[in-house]
Amino acid sequence: MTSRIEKVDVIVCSPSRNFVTIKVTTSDGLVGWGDATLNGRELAVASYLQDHVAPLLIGLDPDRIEDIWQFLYRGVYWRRGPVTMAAIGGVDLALWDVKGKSVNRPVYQLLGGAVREKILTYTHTVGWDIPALKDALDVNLARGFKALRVQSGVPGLDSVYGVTQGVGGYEPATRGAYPKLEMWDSGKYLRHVPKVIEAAREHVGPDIELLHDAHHRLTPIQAAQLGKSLEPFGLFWLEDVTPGENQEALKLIREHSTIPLAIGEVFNTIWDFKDLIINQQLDYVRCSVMHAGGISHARRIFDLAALYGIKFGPHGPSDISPITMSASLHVDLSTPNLGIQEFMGYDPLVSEVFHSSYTLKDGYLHPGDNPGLGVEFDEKAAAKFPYAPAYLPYARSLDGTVTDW
Ligand code: CS2
Ligand code: MG
Repeated sequence: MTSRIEKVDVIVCSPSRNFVTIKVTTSDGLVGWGDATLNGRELAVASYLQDHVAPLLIGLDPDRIEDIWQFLYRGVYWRRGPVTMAAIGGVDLALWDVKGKSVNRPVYQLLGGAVREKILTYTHTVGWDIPALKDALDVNLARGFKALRVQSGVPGLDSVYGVTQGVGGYEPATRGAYPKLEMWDSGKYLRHVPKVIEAAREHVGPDIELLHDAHHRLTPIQAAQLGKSLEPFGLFWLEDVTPGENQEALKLIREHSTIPLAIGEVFNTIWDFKDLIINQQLDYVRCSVMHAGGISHARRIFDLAALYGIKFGPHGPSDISPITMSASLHVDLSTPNLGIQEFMGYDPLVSEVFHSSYTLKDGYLHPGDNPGLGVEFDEKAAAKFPYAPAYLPYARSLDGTVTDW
């Protein structure tokens, strides 16, 4: 007898930071877990799922993942956007988890099997100043990473997004009901960052990959200047130099620099990437597998990119849960045009709630061979960590104007 979706639960918990988790229970007793976390807008996605999606799923055949995707995307008048696509992506992950469990195979096997043995991974390396950055580079090299994202403080600015002033990592969102204000100055940043990347390259030598993220803060010509100034240091990629909406900007940057460009962690459909891909204005597609509608949709974006020799590097910050991290790894392992996987890592509390089978060894990740996605969610543990409002900071320039994210 065909299995049916019997129950859909949406759980918001906060083991150090907020996560939105979907639980799909089927009539044959299988449980699939999906992640639908959207940093700072968690409750909007939870409501979209709870109020508008969960009731539609009851009674459907969980095996028909593609049909359910089409129903939730094409069958709905209001398409796209981060809230909708995170919700659809979360359902998609839960259904792939169910399917893997129903045939007792890891999801990467259902996607065609492994095309590589292991997944090249980069992690975040931050230092408020260059000596602190060098120490942080040493720590991550000792952990075995072969690729490192490098971010630092900027002289004259009191705080910089994603850079802690003490030791240790950072969490992109700060708890509290109101976003924290940071002051930003692109001129100071542009004058300083080449020195940072040069120092990092000198420190790690030629064989470690270095990456840098500009977090959408620059104008097109500033981004072109940055690309040009960083060219000598052989970056793996320069990420999100300009705001995502103005895709034309990347043409101008390309005219001035051969630096590899990564963009797209705020994009969520193939339509957002289409022109960039076919006009070859980017080198790495950067969406998260969940925010881009789940495995079913993200892999179509990656396949379109492959036609043009463009690779993908899935978003992997702490604000997507280990379920999305694992889903990315199943796609990474089975899709030829992988560039690199981001792995920011998690606060230790996260593993009290999410029990994951993926492994990290010598700078490479592997999803493991558990059936499904390989992440089990502990509802009892989650109940100890209720939702707490938390937001990314926002920035103003030194004269008080709100700046781009
Ligand atoms: C960053 C993220 O990982 C990245 O590349 O840009 O930290 C990003 O700022 C957060 O995911 C925002 O939610
Ligand atoms: Mg980024």
